[in-house]
Amino acid sequence: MTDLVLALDVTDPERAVAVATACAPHLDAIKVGYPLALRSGLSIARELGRLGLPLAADFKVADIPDTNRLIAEAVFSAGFHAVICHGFCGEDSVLACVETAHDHGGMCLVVAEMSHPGALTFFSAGVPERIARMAVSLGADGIIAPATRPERVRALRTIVGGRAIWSPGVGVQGGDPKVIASLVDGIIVGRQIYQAADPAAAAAALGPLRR
Ligand code: NUP
Repeated sequence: MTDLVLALDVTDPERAVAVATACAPHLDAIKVGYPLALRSGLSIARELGRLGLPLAADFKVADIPDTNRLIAEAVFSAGFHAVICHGFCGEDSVLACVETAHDHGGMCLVVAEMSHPGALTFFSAGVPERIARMAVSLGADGIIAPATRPERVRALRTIVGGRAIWSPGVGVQGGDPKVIASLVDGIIVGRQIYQAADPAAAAAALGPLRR
């Protein structure tokens, strides 16, 4: 089963809810990041929650453990089901997010390697592998790995085994959804869906990849 996760980076909250509502029948989860949450507030989780889909907060949490815990508490109290954190802050910072997620019956995904070209400045030379190993050892539920580099997803899969891999970078960033869908548990797709003339049709068109 490869989930289709909508990256809802639509900055007008009303339009965001409208796009999510139209696309919902074709989705397995919705990911909210800073572009929407900074405009709408975390209360957007309650509105989107009516759609009955899992909601992930992509705040790439990257702070000291105590602050990470406070951020994750806010995320789960608002009604999100998953939080995405960065791994490079180290074990204690990631563990704060993992523990808080699990206290709430939620999930924590750790960014192992990012999808954009500049990511390779620091997400290289074995660093993603180390982050992935740490995520596994801390009991995280999965990692984020780049759809733009399928060979890297394959390498990271050997480390995380059956834990989830969600993969952004499909479509506008150049990743081929057909190639990546067979390697991961969830493809994250934003602009290819929400910038389409008919977002619901664009989401439906990815349906054959949901297995
Ligand atoms: O490495 C990453 N790349 C990435 O694009 C990690 C992410 N979380 N994302 C997010 O995925 C990005 O912030 C956006 O919300 C989504 C991809 O959107 P799009 O390129 O499909 O529009």
